[in-house]
Amino acid sequence: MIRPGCIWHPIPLRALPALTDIRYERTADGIAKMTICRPSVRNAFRPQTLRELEHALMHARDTPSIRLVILTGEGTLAFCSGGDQSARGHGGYVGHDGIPRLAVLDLHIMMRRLPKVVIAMVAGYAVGGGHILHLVCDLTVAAENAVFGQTGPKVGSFDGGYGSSYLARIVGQKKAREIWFLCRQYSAEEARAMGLVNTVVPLEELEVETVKWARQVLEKSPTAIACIKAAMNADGDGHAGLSQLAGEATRMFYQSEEGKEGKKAFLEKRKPQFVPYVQETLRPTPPTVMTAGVVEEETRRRAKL
Ligand code: 2NE
Repeated sequence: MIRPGCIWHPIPLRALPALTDIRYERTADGIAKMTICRPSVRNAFRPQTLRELEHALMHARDTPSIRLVILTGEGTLAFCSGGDQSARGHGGYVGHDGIPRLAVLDLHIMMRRLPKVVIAMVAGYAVGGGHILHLVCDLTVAAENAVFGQTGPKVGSFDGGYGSSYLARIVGQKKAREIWFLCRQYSAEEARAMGLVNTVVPLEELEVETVKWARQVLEKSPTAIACIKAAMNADGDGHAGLSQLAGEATRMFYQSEEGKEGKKAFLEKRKPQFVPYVQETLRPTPPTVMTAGVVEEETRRRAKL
């Protein structure tokens, strides 16, 4: 049994009449929890699951009082076992609209772009596309019974996106190749040693510990957290990542008097007055002043060349 970490209240999603595949809840202090509820298939996701997760993520993004998201799976046997193989069609996973898609790849991007921390709370299997879901989360708290690994090449699939290059950034190229080429399963402790998991706790304590981590994040500056997440992602997300980071800068600039003057002047059909806002910009630190000893040593070194 997993001990409850706090009191959860259901969140209705206006865009969807009823949730069938996930549960979406929150605490009074700003933690949202998204639970994949398909335990009979080890919480495998189908297009409907991803649609519901996308709506929940959009809601979390647009609700200022939600400050952090926990992603998890129902029960103790699995976090998520990846794409539901029974929903796999000719060129992807097929939902109600009959169109084959790999919508989980879009979900990864949404999770990366969410300017709030996402914590994976993992009990049991996090394999295949379920492993990549936890990988894309900002932090992972794992129960002692958690099992990690890629299964794609066993079932004729792979994730060449975050599941490959980002995995390799975390565990290194050799290990990432081992994970994909051999499709082995790794214990929670092995995953922690590889840097895939932040902490491992007894199963009963999984939610209590995850909420503890979440509340430590909640104590911090939300803007600093949003910017540092965007900055860390910018490294791997190219222009899209820089755009996310720049978006945070623009959001803050819009809130300044200088930013507001531009808009106001345009609407009042006058020239903007930016002079009062000229201020010192960031400057590089001046080069270190060489001490006499350093200069002598450097002179001798150059003389030997
Ligand atoms: C997860 C794992 C290791 C669990 O094993 P075990 O022994 O605990 O359970 P069992 O009996 O295998 O599974 C219980 C039930 O869940 C279904 C099984 O078919 C079984 O059904 P029944 O026999 O009771 O009717 N089930 C489990 N995982 C499922 C899945 N992914 N889709 C549909 N049904 C599933 C073991 O079950 C396992 O290895 N599962 C398969 C993991 C897997 O290969 N996932 C897909 C990888 S590809 C992917 O996710 C992907 C991608 O690579 C790229 C883009 C998008 C997705």
